[in-house]
Amino acid sequence: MKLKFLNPAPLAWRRFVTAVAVLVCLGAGAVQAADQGPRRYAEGAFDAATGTYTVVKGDDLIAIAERFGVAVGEMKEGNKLTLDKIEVGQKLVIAAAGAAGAAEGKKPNVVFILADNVGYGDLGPYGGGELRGAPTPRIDQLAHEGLRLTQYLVEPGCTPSRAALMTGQYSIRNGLSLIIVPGSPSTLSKDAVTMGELFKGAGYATAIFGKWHLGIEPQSLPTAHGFDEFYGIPPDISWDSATYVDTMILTHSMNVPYDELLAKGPQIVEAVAGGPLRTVKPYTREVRAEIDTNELLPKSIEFMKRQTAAGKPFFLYLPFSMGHFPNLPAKQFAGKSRIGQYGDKLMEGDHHVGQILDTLKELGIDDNTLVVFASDNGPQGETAREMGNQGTPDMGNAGPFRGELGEATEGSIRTFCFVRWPGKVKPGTTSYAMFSIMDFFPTFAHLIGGKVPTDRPIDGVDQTDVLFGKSETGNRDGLLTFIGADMVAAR
Ligand SMILES: [Ca+2]
Repeated sequence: MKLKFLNPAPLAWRRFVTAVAVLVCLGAGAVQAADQGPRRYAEGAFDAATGTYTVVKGDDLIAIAERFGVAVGEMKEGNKLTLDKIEVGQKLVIAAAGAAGAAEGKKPNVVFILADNVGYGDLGPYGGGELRGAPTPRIDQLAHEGLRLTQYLVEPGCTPSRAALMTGQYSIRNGLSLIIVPGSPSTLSKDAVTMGELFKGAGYATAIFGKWHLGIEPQSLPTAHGFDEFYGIPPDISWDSATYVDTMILTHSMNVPYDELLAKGPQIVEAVAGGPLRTVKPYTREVRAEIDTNELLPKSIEFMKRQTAAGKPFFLYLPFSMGHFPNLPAKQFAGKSRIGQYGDKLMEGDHHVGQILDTLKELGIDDNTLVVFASDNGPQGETAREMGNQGTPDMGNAGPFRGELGEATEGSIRTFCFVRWPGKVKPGTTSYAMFSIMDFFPTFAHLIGGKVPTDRPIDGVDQTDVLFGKSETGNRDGLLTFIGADMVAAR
């Protein structure tokens, strides 16, 4: 965000702002935040429609800047931004791109991009990327601009990890510690409180585009749990369901015409809050290959633009397909990597992460948006080895760790995670703090003023201090791992 004057500013003030800007641009040392004197601003002097703040008597511009999350920059000790430098009645344009950013100064947008079965060693900032044969320049950039967690811990499978993320609880508390498959009795309870409900309760617009995997029963849908809109694959199955019809044809398991098979097979679906699940089209291999690039990403960008224009803080949950077999790449990414389709899909996902970051910049909401990019669990094992092309395995890499998803091994439950929030999360930093996927729930609640349920145990802990570089070790001192009903590991 930028502060600029709508009306001609007094010369002294303009010189001062220029000096501050130069100091900031030069990364001047020996500066510190001015905190002398009272920090005041007038509630009500901000006009959200125009994005302007009218200066009133007694204002302190530092306080105004903090109020609206504007980066004024640090100043030399002794310099105070006070009313003697500006005129009462002067209008300040708070946001670079209109009113939206400023209006949401207190409520950051949150974008959570969740990869699937991508391992600790797959991406550039963890020793993969270019060295692995699949360059990830945009994700490398993300690491330069944010925080890289090196002890980020998950549950050992898609459904369990996503249940933990959404509820802030061990998945077993919601009966979801095994991967859901169609027909299994496991499904998210209507009594569960999810991250969708957390954000909705704090006044956010909410959306999920991609894979839910917490159940298809009406009470289990994301749109029954705080999400305004949902578009994606069947909410009780995973990315590989695109191959189900092909398998039925191969095995002659249903002797019906192809069109009928398609109609019986998995379907792309959509829903809005409170409404029914609607069928969009059959979920085929062709749809699988293009869904991230042609559907989930454009829908995500459109959602962010729409909410920004409406001046509404938003929570975007984008659990896209990067990493999960079969890693069928979109056309423009086929053959891009040196390691077959798994690498192609990493590069496709890298591009999508970049597109999300570009959109935030374009909308002028970069400084007011917290972005998390993480995996749900470690890499798929040998069953996916033969599904790649050119003889290369269609599966991730756990880096220095042993194991694959479904196990209680480090390679299964430890993977990558980046957090980026310009001005709040220090760029180019790394934290070794023990950080569970469950911790995002209470951490987000803290950051957005959301309500954590008090009628049930919450296993996540508030890790705001880790994100802001104020704590080396964080608030977590242990973690349990369950597989099904069994507790199989503790750290
Ligand atoms: Ca997974």
